[in-house]
Amino acid sequence: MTEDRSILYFAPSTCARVTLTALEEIGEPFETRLIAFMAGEHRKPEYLAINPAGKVPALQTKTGVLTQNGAILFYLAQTYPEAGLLPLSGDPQADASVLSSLFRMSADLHPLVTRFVIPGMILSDPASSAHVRAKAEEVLKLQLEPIATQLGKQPWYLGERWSILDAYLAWIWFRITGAGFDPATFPAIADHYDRASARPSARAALQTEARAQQDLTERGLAFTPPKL
Ligand SMILES: N[C@@H](CCC(=O)N[C@@H](CS)C(=O)NCC(=O)O)C(=O)O
Repeated sequence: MTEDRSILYFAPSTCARVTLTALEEIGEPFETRLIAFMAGEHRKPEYLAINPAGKVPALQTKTGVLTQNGAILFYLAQTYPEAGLLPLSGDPQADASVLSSLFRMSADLHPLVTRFVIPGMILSDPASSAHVRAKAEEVLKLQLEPIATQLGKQPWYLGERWSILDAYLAWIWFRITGAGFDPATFPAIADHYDRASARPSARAALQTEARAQQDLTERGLAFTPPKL
């Protein structure tokens, strides 16, 4: 690691995009390490020493390794308050409310994304996995409905100002619509996705991912959904 530079362990199209976008938004130099799922790199001892859960993202900072998007984003928001990733104020009630929104993304919505996009990770036989996906779609609609209503009244998830929660929601939308969720179901979220994706930080993150994807393709390791 170049002294003082953080290292992000990531893979293209994954939820590591949210942390990648946060790092781009901060604007400090950082390094990336591509984890090739198809080569099983996330299960190898070298990576398990960084994240024993074998998942991306992981962020190596000057002071240690952090895993879990929510924790990494909370750390980055506190360390670089000028980047405006999260509106943390030091008030326990207000900050817990911001964390609640973060958990809504990582603990409520992300598991539904997995069930909708890769239902075979939950139940592998085709009939059961179709049921998992159908149920996930139903619950996703239920969970996204209030967010769509909110975005009909305000430009960003938390109100008038962009936050990293908007990048999180955009990633969720990218994953589910990329797997067949009809974007016309929630036009306000589709519109939010377009605006969130147009930010320079989001575009820079996508460029990094595109280079990584190219690298994987050249090595014959382009990602296909994991099976249990
Ligand atoms: N709760 C974790 C979820 C991380 C996660 O599930 N990452 C996925 C990519 S989106 C992954 O690395 N999957 C590989 C695997 O589970 O084998 C977080 O928010 O960081």
